[in-house]
Amino acid sequence: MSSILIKGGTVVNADRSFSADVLTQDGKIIAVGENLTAPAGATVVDALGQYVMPGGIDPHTHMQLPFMGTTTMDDFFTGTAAGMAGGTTTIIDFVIPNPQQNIMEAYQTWRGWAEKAASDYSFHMAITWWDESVRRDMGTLVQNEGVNSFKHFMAYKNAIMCDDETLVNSFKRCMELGAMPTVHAENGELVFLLQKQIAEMGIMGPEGHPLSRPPTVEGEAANRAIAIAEVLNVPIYVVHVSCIEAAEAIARARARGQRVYGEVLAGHLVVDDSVYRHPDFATAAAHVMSPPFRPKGNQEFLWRGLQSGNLHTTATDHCTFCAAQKAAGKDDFSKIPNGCGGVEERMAVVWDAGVNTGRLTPSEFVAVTSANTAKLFNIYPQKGSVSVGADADLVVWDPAGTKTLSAKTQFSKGDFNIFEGRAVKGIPSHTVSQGELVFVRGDLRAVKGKGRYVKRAPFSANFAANKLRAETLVPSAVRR
Ligand code: URQ
Ligand code: ZN
Ligand code: ZN
Repeated sequence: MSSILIKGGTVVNADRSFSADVLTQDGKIIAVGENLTAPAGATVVDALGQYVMPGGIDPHTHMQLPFMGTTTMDDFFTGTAAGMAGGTTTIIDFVIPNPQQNIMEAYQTWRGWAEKAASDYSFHMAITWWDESVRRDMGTLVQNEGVNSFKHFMAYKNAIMCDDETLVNSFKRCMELGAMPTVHAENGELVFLLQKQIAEMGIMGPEGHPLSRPPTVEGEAANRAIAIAEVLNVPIYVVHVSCIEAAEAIARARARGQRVYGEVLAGHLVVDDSVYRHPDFATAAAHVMSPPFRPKGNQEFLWRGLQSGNLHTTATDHCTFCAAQKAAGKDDFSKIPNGCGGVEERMAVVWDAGVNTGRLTPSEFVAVTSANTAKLFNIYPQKGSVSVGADADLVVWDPAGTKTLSAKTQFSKGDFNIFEGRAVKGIPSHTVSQGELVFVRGDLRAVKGKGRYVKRAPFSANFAANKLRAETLVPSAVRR
C-alpha cells in the first residue's frame, strides 16, 4: 500500500479548520500536523492555497436500481467512479426488496451488485412489506451485517409503498434494534389520486408530474412519519426534503426536542420547477424525480434549514435514466422513470452556492457533505473526519478552481445533467480513497471492485428510553 503526504493545505473538519499537513499510510491517516516529512517513496501532493477535507459521503444513491420497468444507467462501478471525480468517497445506497421478497435475499443480491464499486459503500435496507420474517431479518441485518438504517417509501402505491401498519411495526423494530428509520415522505394515496385526476384533465406531459405531487403531499407524510416516530420514541431521518412544508415539520418537531433529522438534495437546493415547463419533452422529463423540483422560494428555505441546523445532510438521490428510458412516459407522465443524477456535482454545487455566497462556512460545508452523515449513520470518525486513525478518504479542494458542469464532460453514464451549464468556483483537485489517489485534476483513476462494504453498528442507549417514554406519557395518577 502507498503513502501520501498532502503538504501546505488548510485542514477543514466539521468543528474547525487549521493549517496542517496530512500523512496517510496503508489506507489510514497516520499524522495531521505542521511540517510533516514524507517517508521514502511517498507521493507528495502540494495543497498550498487549498483545503484538505474528509471525502464526501452521499447518504442517498441508487446505483444499478431496477425501477419502473428499467434499470438506472450508472452501476456501482460507474456511479462510485463519478462520485470520486466530484470528491465523494463513500455512498450509502439502498437495498429495495420487492413486496413479499425475503429481505435477506434482496440484501445478498445488492451485495453482489456492489462488488464492482470503486469506492466504499454501505446500504440502507428498505422495508416494503411486513410479516414476522421481516421483523426477524431486520435483527439479523443489524446484528450480523452492519445495517443500522431502514428506509420506508410512503409513496409509490402498488409498488414499494408502506402503509401505516408497516411504518409502525418497522419503526418500533428500529427502536428495539437501535437502528435509524428513514422515510421518503410523500402521501402515495394522494399522488395516485392526483395522477388520475390530472390525466382526466388531459395533462399527460411532464408538467403533470409536479402537479400530482404538491408540497402538501410531502408535508402531510413528513408530519405523519414524525408523529409515529414521536409516539414510538425513535429518532427519524427524512430523506430528500424538498419543500417548506416538510422542512417546517422537521423544525417544529426539533423545537419540541424530538430527534428528527433532514436530508437535502443538491438539486433541490438550486433547481426550481420551471424545468417542467421546458418545451422539449426530453429536458422536462429528465427532471422528473420525486419529490419534484419546487417553485422558487423553496430552495432558499432549504438553505436556511442547513444554516439553522434543522436540516443536516446533503445528498443526490443519484438515480440516472437516459432519454430513451425517460421516453417510456412520453404519452403519460406517470410512466416516466423517476430519478436524476448528481453524485459527481453535489460537492461543487453546495460549495459554489453555499460557501461562495456566505451561506455556509467551510466547516459547515464539511458537516453537511460528510461529517453529519457519518455521525447520523454511526461511522464517525472512521469516515467524515481528517484525523489520525480515520480512513484515508480525503478531498483536496481548490477554492479557485473553476468548471462548467455538463453532461458532455461528466463521468456518470447518464446522458443528462440537471446542473447543465452551471459555472462553479471551487472544485476538487485531488481525491484520495483508501489512501490511493483516485482523481487528479481531471484524471480519474477509479478501480473496479476496489470499494469495500462499510458496516455500520447500531446505536444503543439513545433508543432504550422507550420505557421511560411510556411512563412519562401515562400520568402517575392513572399508573397502577
Ligand atoms: O424515490 C426515490 O428516492 C428513488 C426511487 C429515486 N427516484 C426519485 O425520483 N427520487
Ligand atoms: Zn425517494
Ligand atoms: Zn432515493
